[in-house]
Order: sequence, then C-alpha cells, then structure tokens
Amino acid sequence: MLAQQDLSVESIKQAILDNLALALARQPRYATRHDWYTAVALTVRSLLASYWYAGTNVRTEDRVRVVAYLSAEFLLGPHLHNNLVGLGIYSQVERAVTELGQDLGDLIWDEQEPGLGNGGLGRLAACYMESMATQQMAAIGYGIRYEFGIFRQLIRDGAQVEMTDEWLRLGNPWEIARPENVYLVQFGGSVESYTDDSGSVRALWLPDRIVRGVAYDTPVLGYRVPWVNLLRLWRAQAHEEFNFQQFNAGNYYGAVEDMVQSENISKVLYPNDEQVEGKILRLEQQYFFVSCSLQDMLRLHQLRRRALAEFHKYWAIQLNDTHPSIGIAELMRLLVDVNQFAWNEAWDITRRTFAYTNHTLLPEALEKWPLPIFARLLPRHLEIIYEINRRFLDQVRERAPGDDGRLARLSIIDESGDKFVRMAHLAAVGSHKINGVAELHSELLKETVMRDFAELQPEKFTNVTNGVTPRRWMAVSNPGLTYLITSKIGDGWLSHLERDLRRFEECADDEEVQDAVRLIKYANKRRLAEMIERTTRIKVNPESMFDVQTKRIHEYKRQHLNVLHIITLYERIKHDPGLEVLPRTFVFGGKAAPGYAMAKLIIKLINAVGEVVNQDPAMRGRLKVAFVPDFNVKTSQHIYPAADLSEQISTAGKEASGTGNMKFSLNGALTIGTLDGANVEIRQEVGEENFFLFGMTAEQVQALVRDGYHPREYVAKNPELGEVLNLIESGAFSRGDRQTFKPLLDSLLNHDPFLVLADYQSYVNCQGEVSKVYRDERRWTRTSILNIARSGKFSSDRAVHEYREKIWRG
Ligand code: 26Q
Repeated sequence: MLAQQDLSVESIKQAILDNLALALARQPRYATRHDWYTAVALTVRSLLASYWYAGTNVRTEDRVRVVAYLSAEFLLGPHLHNNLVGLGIYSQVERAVTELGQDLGDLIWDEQEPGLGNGGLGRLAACYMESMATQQMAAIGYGIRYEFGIFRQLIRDGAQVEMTDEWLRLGNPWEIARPENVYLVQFGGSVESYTDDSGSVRALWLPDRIVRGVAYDTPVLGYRVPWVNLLRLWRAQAHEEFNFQQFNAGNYYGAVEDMVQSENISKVLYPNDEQVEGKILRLEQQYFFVSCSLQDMLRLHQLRRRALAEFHKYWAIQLNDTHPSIGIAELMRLLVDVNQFAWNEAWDITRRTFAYTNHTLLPEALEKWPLPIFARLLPRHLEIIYEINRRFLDQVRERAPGDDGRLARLSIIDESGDKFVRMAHLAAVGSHKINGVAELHSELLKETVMRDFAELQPEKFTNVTNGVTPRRWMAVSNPGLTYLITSKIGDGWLSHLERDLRRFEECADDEEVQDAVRLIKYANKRRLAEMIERTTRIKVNPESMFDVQTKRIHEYKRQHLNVLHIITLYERIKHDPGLEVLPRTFVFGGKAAPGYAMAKLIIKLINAVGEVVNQDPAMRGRLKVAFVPDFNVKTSQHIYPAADLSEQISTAGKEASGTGNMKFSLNGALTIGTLDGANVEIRQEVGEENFFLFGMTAEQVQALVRDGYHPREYVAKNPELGEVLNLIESGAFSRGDRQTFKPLLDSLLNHDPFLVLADYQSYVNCQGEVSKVYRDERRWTRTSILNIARSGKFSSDRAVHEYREKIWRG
C-alpha cells in the first residue's frame, strides 16, 4: 500500500504494479488500457483513504453541524484527473505511468464518467461538494446510484439518437459498497391508528411493499487539503424476507418478479430538464433516496450520542430543488410516528433543519404530483402534508382573514382542477430559508412563483449566486492557462479565486502575456478541432473564431436564435460572394430530453444548416458549423478552454442562473448574452464594455407577453429576417422537404413564448459588433484577460461560503 509520505516515482510505479497484480490479477503484458487505468485509479484511491477516515471521525464525534446536500443528481465527471490535481501528484504519476509504458493522458481519457445528472443542477451539486471539501466543511452528499445515468447521445442523419449509459460495465474503482449500511423503505398500503401506552392516538403505516437501500460511498477530495467528504448514493435492492412471504404462499416466481421490481427504483436517471412529467417511478426514486438518507442521518446522530431533540443543531439539510422535498414529510414521520415526538416540537426541528434552493421559474418545471398517485404510494405522508397544510393555512387565515384567493394560492394542495401536491409549496413551508441561484432569479422568484410566500415571510428569502469550481474548470481543463496565471500571480489563486485572481488584471496590457494567452487559446482550439474531427468528421480551422453554445437544448435557451444568425450570414455571402466576413466556427453541443420534440427538431436544424454550410464552396474559409455529440463533463473540459465567444442568449427571465456562462468567462471567452440569470452579474464584474449585451430585459419580456406578442410584425418590418425564415421554409436545409421544420417555424411565427423573433435584430447587430472587435486582436485578447481576471466571484468556494453564512448557520 502506498503511503502519502512516500510519493517517489518508484514507489508509485510499484503501487500501480501491485494493484494490477493483486487487485486485478493481471500480468502487465496482458493488461488492457482499462486495466492500467483501474490500477492507477486504485492507487490514487488508496491515497485518499486516510483523509477518508478522518472525515468519519468529524461526522461522528465532533460537535460541528454537518451539511447534508440532498440531490437527485450529482454530475461528478471523471475522477482520476481531478484527484491527481487535488493531491498535487500529477507529474509524479505521469512519470511513473510513462515508465510503465503507458500514457497518462490516454488513461485519463479512458475513464467513463458517472453521468448521474442532466445538466446545470447536477453539476452544481458536484461543484459544491468539491468546494465544501476544499474548505474542510463536513458535508455528505446524498443521492441515487443510478445504474444508467444520462443517456449517451449519438447523432445519426443529423438527429439525436439515445443510447443507454452503461457506466458501471467495466467496474467503478472510485466507489466502495457498504452492504452493511442498509435501510428499509416502505411504499403503499394503508394507515391505521392505535393508542399508545401513554394514551395518545398514533398513526401506524402498514405498507404493501418494502425496498432495501444499500449505501455506495465515493470520496470527494478537497484541493490540496487533507480532507475528503462523502458522496453517499443509494442503490435499491429487493428485501427478500418481505417478498418471500409470497414464496411461502407458494408463489416463487411472483416473489422473484417483485424483487426485480424493487431494483428498478435505482435503474435509470430521468432525462428531463426543465419539463417535468408525473411518473410514479420518479416519485418512488425521490422518496427512496430521501428516506434512506434521513434514516442514515438519524443513525449518525445517535452515533454522536446526541438527543434527537437537537437534530437541527447537528444537521443542515439543503434541498437541491424540490426533488428531495418529500424529506420534510419524512422527517416529520420519523420524529412523530417512529420516535413519538409531539407535532409542534417535530415541526420546529424540521423547519430549522431544511432549506430549499429553487432553480427555475418555468411553470412547466415546477413539480406537482397528482393526488391519487401520491395517496397510493405514500398514504401516511399525504396525511402529514394535510396536517402541515392545515396548520399553515390557519396561520395565514389569522394574518389575512377572508382572503380565500390567497389561501388557495398558498395551499400545498392545488385544488383548482384535478388535485395536485405542489412540492415547491411543501419545500417553502417546511424550510427556514429559500434561495434563488442568481440575483435576478431571486428577485423574480419573490415577484412571481413565490410571491404570496414572500409577502407572508420575506425574511425566509435570500440569494446565493451559483459558482463553479476553478479546480476542475480551470486547473484540470486548461493546464496551459493555469500555468501562465500561476507564473504571474503565484499559486494561491486556485484556492482563493475571489481574492487573488483579480491580480491577473495587471497583465491585461502586457503584450507578452497577451501573446501567451493567444497561444494557449490556439492550442486549446487545436485540441478541440481534433475532437470535432474525430467525432463528426468535420474539419474546422483553429484560426477561425470559435463561437460556442453548449448546454441542454431547450426553446428558452434559444439555440434556434443562434441558427437564425448563421443563416443570416449564409444569405449575405450568397447574395454577395465577395463579402468580407470574419471566419467563424459555430460549435454546438447539448442533449434534448427524449420526449421533447421541439428540442430534437432544433438539433436537426443545427445539423441540417451545418450540412449545407459546410459543403458550400462559397462558405469555405468563412463559416463552419459543428455539433459535438454527447456533450458531458468530459467533452466539455475540451470545449470551455477553446471558446472565443460564449453564447448565453436565453430569453431574459427564463435562465435561473446558468453556470456554463461562468466556465466560459473564466477560460477567457467573451460573452454575447441577454440580461438573464448570472449573465447580469458576470457583466457587472467584467465591466459592461467587456460584454456583448443584446435583447430585451426581463421586464420588457413580461410587458410584451402581457400586451400581446405578434411575431409576424417583426418579420414584416425586417426583410432579411423574412428571407432567413423563407429559406428554412423552402426546404433548403431539408432536401426540399417543406414539412420537416414546419413545427419550428409555426412556433416562431405564431406562439413562441420565448420571443426569438423579437430579439433577432438586436442579436444580429450585436454579432456584428463581436466581429468588429475580434478583428482587433490586441483589444480582444485584452478583454479576454479582463474576463478571466474578473471572474473570481463565480467560484463555488464563494457560493458555499455564502450558504454557510446565510443559511446553514440556522
Ligand atoms: C423533474 C421531475 C421529473 C424528472 C426530471 C426532473 C428534473 C430534472 C432535472 C427537473 C429539472 C432538472 C434540472 C434542472 C436544471 O438543471 N436547472 C438549472 O440549474 C442550474 C443550477 O442552478 C442553473 O444554473 C440553470 O439556470 C437551471 O436551468
């Protein structure tokens, strides 16, 4: 076993060989690349072990309040590279691996990432876990160990094809199963009441199904600190004893079938993003992992020998959106039904423990469960929610007598038509703090979806602007730039981004630094160009400007606005073949929810336009379009460092924060964007003269929607826009077929809630300005350096610090 004190190249080599021989039973000459990867991974993991124990001691012995970050998603990305950088042993391991005849870069690339998230929300959870470890805050991330993460995306004939993500097929050296750490989770059945020894009437839940949750632990290492936090993910298993009651009744196959059913709970991540569907299995997943997690917290609390009445003093539970909000009813159940607490005391503990982060204002993304589904699956929780709601509405009635409209709007139960449980209302009532994820978003939250709550309890509302970890998004992804910055300002900035990165600003006018920044960007663009050619066969020129939009595909994010601009340039060149245009490569990436037809059509449009543009000789050396398949953490690490221009063009008021915007800016891309989400704060930080702003404000959007949006008026006034739409309509991008893109045009022209055509001209003008500035190399690079140097605020270290100060202090 390799000890931390002995990290010579020789001993690392020996440890890798030992792991190959002893853990994998493989001789070097027969080892595959993946065997080597696993041997290196196990070697690195063993170096984390002693930090790991130390953390266990804090969580079980000390008096600190531990953060429990509850999230249905953790989009960690590959571990190996990150842990090598975190331990500060990259170069030794690289030498050891080279001497063993392998290439560390190849082994790193071999890792299959755990794609246990959809996008921003899941990746945010991963950045926060890393920052909490770096700040040596005791924290546990709780979630689901999905057997299949987010689907793998292929592009076939320009369209998205989904493949299952078998990330565990070759094993996972980073996790440790804890088969002894199991909890039982009940579902369905009925509730009866009984009188306990002291004469109180109590509820007894008689479930009709019991599932077992097994813990799988993954270490989350802090950067250059002796600290590891735990990510504890639950896997569903059949509870044999229970199911085999059926066996005793002579139904062996029935019992086995039920067991298979149970394991389905942790099978697959729902690939929805910002549009929710009320699927029973999804509610089962949520309750499953939340119940396991709370039982685990109670057990750890007891290990610390603390009274249950003090639970809130030792645990701060953060709800990553409403997905785990059933936890509020579950903690009440565990306190009242299982531990015989009085309601009021249990409620006090619960409210002081939970806090809720909202990530969206889109009505279609607010979770609500049809009452019949909820009643069937969680009958006791529904009773508890009714009681929470009754007491809450009584309070409201006292404050605002006779205002039935307000009561109906605030109620946890939506009774306006078919009945639903509104999870955001449950989360709001059961939490002591509610936060949005960017200044603008937090303000809009109080004005729109949570307005009545904000009037009632304004002190509950706060903002914590999102952040991203500079370790993965800079040190790991962009070693060239990291090295340059360190050579200028020393190496403290990776741990103190907000304090130190600013000092790089002094280099903005230094021509040598400018040249170096340009060279690094060029090398990163070549690396991305290679990846693009390998995956799409499209050759792109790293000398051209890389104009990049990567994020989930959604109408509100307006990838189609970007496409309208591409077609505009295409048309201009067609009309005037001698036209001087700035050579641009448009890079797209992102997944569409498999059931979201319009998003899939947008992918088709991007690829269709690309196909026409890329093969047209008149466009050569001017325009190229590439769609990078399977945008995920691993591929994105090649993308952010290579971008010149970052597209953040959502309809104002719709993107809660965005975090890709921060990763781009930190890596020196300039942003073209609307006043939406964290763009507003990025612009504030980098300076308005260093940000390409266009489009309506959130207020203007609201007003236009209120007064009636008539998209055709914009077309009537704008011949160039008309031509662009006509070209799509004519079938120019669909081999003459006029049907393909009809639904998209129909939406743009008749009922587009995201006002694409209203922002079109402003966007195209702004892009003209972008081209102008890009031609001035020095000015562009200077601005790029200012973007980097002024991005310190967007570190997730700052964000978790704010959570601690504003929310977790209690
Ligand atoms: C809900 C119910 C059923 C199935 C799936 C879902 C589901 C899953 C994922 C709903 C939403 C999501 C993901 C949302 C998300 O990623 N939101 C983004 O969160 C980021 C972090 O705060 C923000 O920066 C983005 O603005 C926001 O869009």
